Amino acid sequence: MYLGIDSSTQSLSGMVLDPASGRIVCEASVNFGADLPQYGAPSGFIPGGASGEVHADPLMWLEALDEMLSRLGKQVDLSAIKAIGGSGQQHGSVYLNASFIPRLVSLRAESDLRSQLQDGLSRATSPIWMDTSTSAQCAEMAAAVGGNAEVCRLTGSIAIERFTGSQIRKFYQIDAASYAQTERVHLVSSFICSVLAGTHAPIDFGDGAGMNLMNLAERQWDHAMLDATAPSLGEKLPALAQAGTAVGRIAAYFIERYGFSNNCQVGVFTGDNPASLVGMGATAPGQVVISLGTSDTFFAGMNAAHTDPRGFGHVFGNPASGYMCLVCFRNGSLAREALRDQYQLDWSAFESNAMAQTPVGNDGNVMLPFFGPEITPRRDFSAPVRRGTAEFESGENSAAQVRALLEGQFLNMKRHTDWIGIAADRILLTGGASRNDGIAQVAADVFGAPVERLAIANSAALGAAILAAVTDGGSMADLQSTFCQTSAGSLLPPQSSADYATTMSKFVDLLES
Ligand code: ADP
Ligand code: XUL
Repeated sequence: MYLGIDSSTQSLSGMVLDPASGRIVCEASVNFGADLPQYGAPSGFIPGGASGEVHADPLMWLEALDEMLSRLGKQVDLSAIKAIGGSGQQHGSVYLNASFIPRLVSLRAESDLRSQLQDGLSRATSPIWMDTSTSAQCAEMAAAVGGNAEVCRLTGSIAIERFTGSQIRKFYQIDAASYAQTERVHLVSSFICSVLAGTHAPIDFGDGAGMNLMNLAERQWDHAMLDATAPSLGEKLPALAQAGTAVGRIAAYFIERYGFSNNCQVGVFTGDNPASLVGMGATAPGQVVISLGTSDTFFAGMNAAHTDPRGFGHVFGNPASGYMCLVCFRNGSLAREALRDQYQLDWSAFESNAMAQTPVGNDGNVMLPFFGPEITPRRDFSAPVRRGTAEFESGENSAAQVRALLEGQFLNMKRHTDWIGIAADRILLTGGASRNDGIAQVAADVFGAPVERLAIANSAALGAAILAAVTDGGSMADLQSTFCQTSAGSLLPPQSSADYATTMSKFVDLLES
């Protein structure tokens, strides 16, 4: 059996799979807000950060790891786990001092991870992907290497606030003494992996590309970017490696405390989006995944790296081989929820009512569907912008408002993913909102491609478990054909009336006006 661990924004979960029987054996999840309320992080991060700062407590992740393993151990004999793989929310970083490794190698099974490792941190909190506080550092880094086009050519993305490089630079600028005390900077993924393996684990090419520090073509740290970020940074970063290659055997703490076998291997972890690409069975180019979660993301495998000329999209390493692209939209479920609440609707209005009452194209009424600042495109919206009939522009007719919001979200997504050059013949939909047939139908209509959903909801943890099996010699393609099945009856073809050419040009006019 193989264990996949996903340390994500709101929860840390584990999934055990058995390739021989083709079964998911069990799952366990620890929700930071509900299960660990003592950290004061109801959505997994510390609320109220100043000037766009969003941090989380890495000790909360350690406590969640202990708790998740103890829950899993009640459902399955953990000595049967042959390898562990994993994923983490991307971009977030953990800062460790020189005492971390001595503490890690002398962990006692009678005590917990949190209390034994807490003094090994050189920074009490971890900036995460929702942080937008580093615009100045991004500008400085871009200027140092000759501009954002060069940052993008080197690393696959222009300098981005949530990416780890600018966050490290900010830490160095505001607290140089603690930066100097930092022996290693890890990502969330490589931090959890290090704890399990009892040694500093590498960062993989998927998550590593979300730092603005890795040279995408060479798959090594880029010296110009390191120099533009902070002094001696090269000495403070882990090695880079392919996800799913072996780091080593599991640390004694986990053998003694949870009953893992001393032969259990730990593989190199990756980011949650690259892991999701594996778990959706979409690592081979030709399929695209749209994840409708807190934010919406669009990702797909690519053969060769080419970057977004508009600077919004990203190119990462693909855990299978080659590259993947990712475009992230901040106004995802939160915008759908805002409109739902504003009109006092429920999800069934999105599912069927609004769909039945309005035609494809919404009689020419279009909306820029942003309730707050957006990152794709990067604009400081505070409310949706409407164009159409006087009735529509004044906000009347909730059915037309719902359709306009959904069409606007997918038109914006289609517009900002055109650089990838993939005409998807099938779209795989995942995330909390993907179960909503109305939302799924609008995605199929706007993209002009059938939409399907997978039987297993937690695609990042599934991808992590598949990577665990790959670490033990399994074939990724065989594992994907066993576990990444679409759920029966989930296919929605585009409606015959769907033609969005005119609506797209109206939308683009409004976006650029
Ligand atoms: P994340 O992984 O980012 O925490 P999820 O993929 O779990 O997020 O998605 C959570 C979101 O799914 C919620 O914020 C909610 O808005 C949305 N959601 C849940 N059920 C439905 C539904 N039936 N229709 C539309 N959206 C839904
Ligand atoms: C991707 C991104 C998020 C995080 C959290 O660039 O910032 O999707 O990975 O899930």
